[in-house]
Amino acid sequence: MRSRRGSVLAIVIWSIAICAAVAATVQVLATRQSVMGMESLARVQARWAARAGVETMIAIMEYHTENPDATDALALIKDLENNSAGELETGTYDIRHYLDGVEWAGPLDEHSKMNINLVPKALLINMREMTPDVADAIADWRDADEDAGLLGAEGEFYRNRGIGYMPRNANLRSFGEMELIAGVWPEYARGEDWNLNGRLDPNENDGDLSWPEDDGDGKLNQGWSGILTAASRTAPQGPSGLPKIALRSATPEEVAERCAISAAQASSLITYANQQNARLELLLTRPLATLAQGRGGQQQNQQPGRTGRSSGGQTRLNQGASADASLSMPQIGTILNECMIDEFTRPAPGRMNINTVSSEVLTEVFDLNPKLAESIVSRRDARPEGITNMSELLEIPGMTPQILEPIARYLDVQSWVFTITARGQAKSLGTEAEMIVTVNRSTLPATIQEYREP
Ligand SMILES: [Ca+2]
Ligand SMILES: [Ca+2]
Ligand SMILES: [Ca+2]
Ligand SMILES: [Ca+2]
Repeated sequence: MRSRRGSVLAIVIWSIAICAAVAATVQVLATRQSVMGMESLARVQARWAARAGVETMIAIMEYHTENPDATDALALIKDLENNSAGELETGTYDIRHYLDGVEWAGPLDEHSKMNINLVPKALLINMREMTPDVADAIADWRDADEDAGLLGAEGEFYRNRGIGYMPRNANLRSFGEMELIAGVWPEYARGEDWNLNGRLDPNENDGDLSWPEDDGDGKLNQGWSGILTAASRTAPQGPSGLPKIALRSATPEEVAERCAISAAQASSLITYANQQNARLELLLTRPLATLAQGRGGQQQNQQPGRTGRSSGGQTRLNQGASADASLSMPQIGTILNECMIDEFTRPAPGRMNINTVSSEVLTEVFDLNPKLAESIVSRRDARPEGITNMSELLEIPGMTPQILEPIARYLDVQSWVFTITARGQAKSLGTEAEMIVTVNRSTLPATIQEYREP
């Protein structure tokens, strides 16, 4: 009896021990699962917080497309900046970007960079670390033909080296595509911004502790990605919000009304626009009457300095022509804002916005005198409404129509495409999520050009 009772006791004790072990295991598993549940909940909260930031930015952009203010070139930029951080019940978001080595609140204006599909080889070569062979290879990648430049690379080059792709022979679709081009090293293209999110991430600021290599100086060196973009686009409308007037098919009356010029001036302008290779920026240095007569030629360039402005912002470019045909610089600025030569068919690579353009572009790509570049940046930053008319640039000491004319073809006073790098954070566990969204606000509703979640 005693030994039977003893073995029953042993069985009971064993059973209890096994039950306890099972219960403990279940508890550990349950805890682990609940932690995992909390973590994935926090990830979802962080992601939706980032998304809330993106949606806020898009709503602001659409509002400004619908309600344009031609007298304030910075209205949209300021509005985006002021709403770049926000709080939700379960998380917060924060939108920032880097430009010229400085961190800014709000989305990146893609029009602060030169469009890689617009920049000619002669300017591309000005960039640091750029060599003639790489500039030629970029030009060959972009141009439609298969004739390699002097040091360039067309299909044959890529085929002979067993590279599994060929040049696009058309516009680049993203900045990242640059790295497919012969001779373009990621180190030059990305600098320290290895994930190309326009933000300084911890691994990009810890020296050699982790990939990539960086100098750990607390500043983001963006390489070419800080100067070039493939995202900026043209839009059909001017700062007034109205569709730009296509001069080749316009009537003098509508041109005169929109640009506040005389009917005679409008007729001359239309006559000029109907010439082959007409470029509105030439109005900055050449009299309208001369251009309209098809004598736009080179005669002005041979006499630099003789076409300077007289006081009061008025030009007396064309002493010989009738007074009615001479345009003031503000009028020329309005024409550049509200008119174009041909009908708008589809978005093309965008110009840079003089209100946000990176000073690296001004000094490096345009090769402007650093003092003049500095004056442009400080002058525009000092104006609460920014630069709304290209003629305002001529008020800057050292800026002349002769300096402005060749660069004006790459410049504008408005922006359409922005990249929102939104970082969301969950309040519960501090989990972070990032979203990089490139938005074109020229249409309503705005369109997403690119979407990434690194
Ligand atoms: Ca080609
Ligand atoms: Ca980064
Ligand atoms: Ca590093
Ligand atoms: Ca650095």
